[in-house]
Amino acid sequence: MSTQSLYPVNAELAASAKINDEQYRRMYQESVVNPEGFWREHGRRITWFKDYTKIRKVSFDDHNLYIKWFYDGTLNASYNCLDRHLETRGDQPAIIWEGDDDKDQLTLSYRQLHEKVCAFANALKGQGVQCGDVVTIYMPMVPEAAVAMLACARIGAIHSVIFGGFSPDSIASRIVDGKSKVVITADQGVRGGRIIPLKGNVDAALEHPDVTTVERVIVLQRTGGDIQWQDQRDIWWHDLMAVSSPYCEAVEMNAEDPLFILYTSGSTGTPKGVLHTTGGYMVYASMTHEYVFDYRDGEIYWCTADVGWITGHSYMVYGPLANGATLLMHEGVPNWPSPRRMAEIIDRHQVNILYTAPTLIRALMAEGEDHFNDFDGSSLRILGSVGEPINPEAWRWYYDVIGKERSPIVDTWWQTETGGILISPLPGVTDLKPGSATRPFFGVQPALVDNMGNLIEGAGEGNLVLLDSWPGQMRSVYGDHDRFVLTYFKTFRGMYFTGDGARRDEDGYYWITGRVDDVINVSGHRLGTAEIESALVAHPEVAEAAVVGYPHDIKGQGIYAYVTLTKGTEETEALRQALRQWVRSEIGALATPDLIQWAPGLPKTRSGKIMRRFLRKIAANEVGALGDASTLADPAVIDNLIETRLNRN
Ligand code: 6R9
Repeated sequence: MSTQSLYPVNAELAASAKINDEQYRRMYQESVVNPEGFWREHGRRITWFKDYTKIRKVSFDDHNLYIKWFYDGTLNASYNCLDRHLETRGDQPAIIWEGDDDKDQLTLSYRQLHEKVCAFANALKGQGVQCGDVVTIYMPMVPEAAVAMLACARIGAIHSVIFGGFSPDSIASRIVDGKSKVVITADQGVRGGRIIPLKGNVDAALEHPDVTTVERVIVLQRTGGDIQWQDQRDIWWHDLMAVSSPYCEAVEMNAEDPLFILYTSGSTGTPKGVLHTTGGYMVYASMTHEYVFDYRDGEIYWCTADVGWITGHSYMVYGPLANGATLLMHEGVPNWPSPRRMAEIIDRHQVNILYTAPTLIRALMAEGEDHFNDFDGSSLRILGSVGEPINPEAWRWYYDVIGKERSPIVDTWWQTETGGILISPLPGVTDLKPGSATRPFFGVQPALVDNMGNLIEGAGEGNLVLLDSWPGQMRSVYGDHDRFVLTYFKTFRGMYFTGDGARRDEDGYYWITGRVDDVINVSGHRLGTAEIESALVAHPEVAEAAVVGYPHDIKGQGIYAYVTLTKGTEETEALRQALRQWVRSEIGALATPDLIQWAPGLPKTRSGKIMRRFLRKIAANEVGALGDASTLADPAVIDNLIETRLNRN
């Protein structure tokens, strides 16, 4: 394997790319010097019912914070994704779907998708859903998930999509927070040959005493498997659709009206409902999709993210559909039933652009290159990566084996909160360095600050902040604006704090080093250590718990839990398994601890604060240089934890 560290931009691609080097420099300069003028022009890339005259109104002052874009314009997101394409590309495929079982194939043209969305929007109205209502969506990866989202957008309802891997408790807390009256789900999901009891999970969530708002559950029949049914509450998707008219006017929304909420984990408390609005989000999602992936008319674009994550919102639904793209949607997992599956899908559907996550690349890499011997891959033009830092070995493997040394990799750094990609190479512009997300997109002003908030100039390392707004930025935490201000704008006054650390090299390239807060990133999924800890201590036999991330070959980070049991409880393997199962059922499979170490005591300061620094080092098996332990109330605790540590590779 080569150790090349610079991959110059492909000259042939640069010649035909949507943005070349000269344009990038000029446009980037303009976007930060004259953001009003820049966005006045680029906001018009989408269709407005009433054109905007106001471009932006922004203050990052934590005492007087506001973020507004295009705020006197009106539009509809579903109109932008569907109606405006009907004349020119009504018969073009909008979604090509492949089921978990590759015998299941389906294509929906823009016209067909439009009809389904209109019919379902009418169905929602018939169920009493009104503009501004929150609708919860808990669906498998089927076209109907996109239909449900777009139908909400069409009538001005706010969707709240919950990833299908979350447990009934997690569903319940999100429903309570959003006060949803309607939940949309499927009887069962199918992933990697396994059945996921989606309706069963919703049933269990609705039994939670705090859930009092839900009047209707709309159920898509995916498998026809056995489910419980409540006549007063549950209704089949197909029964609603059978009597729904396929004509439905798209409601005129203000640019700053909410489009969706999406819950994400932070360093404290329960997951936050990240609120995105309509105008700026649509402009930003569509513009980044077009330029970062150099998307060209007629190309097949495959994003492997689940609709339950922000990538599934911005780069599976809103961005690509606003651009009239043909997207491939796969129901299952790209390395099931064999590691060849991803290659088969690419060749079968002649995929041109692939957007996936480092954890999948590492999983395929671990299976060996032989699986790719008969992979043609000649349709591929652009590769993308998202979710966590991609290690250079995985980057090169992706570039060599999947991209056949032809396709640039766009390593895209962004967050649920940012709505779209903020730092990324552009295919026709940026020389690539494996492991670096490289340079900012138009209008994005990243900076590094030390822990005191002082700006770091030139090459250096620090906390990654953003100095000014971009149109796709989140506007609030749903129902808790103070928490929005506190989480993102108080750490460093006047700046948006990302929670990530980064290094900037002498060429001005950014290298994201990972979270600097108590958030861990497991297979590209964000989890707050506090959430897992509170799940653990809710178990009757747990007295105290501390959770940290540790390096994991495939997942990027694994979950390492230190658990102190209540007095007299025996430390058994059976209890360890029971605790893993417990966390799984409290939060979801993705939060299951990989390693649980019994900890008779946790390292604390004299004021009782857990010293996570030590716990991270022990979990990473870096016990040689633990640093100063003099502030600990009881230094002996550390020796015990080192002795019984579990990750010794
Ligand atoms: C889009 C998404 C956000 C966090 C983010 C960072 C990490 C995402 C990355 C990356 C390095 C990349 N992250 N992309 N780190 N390089 N290309 O993943 O959103 O689920 O909210 O996670 O993921 O730590 O802060 P989200």
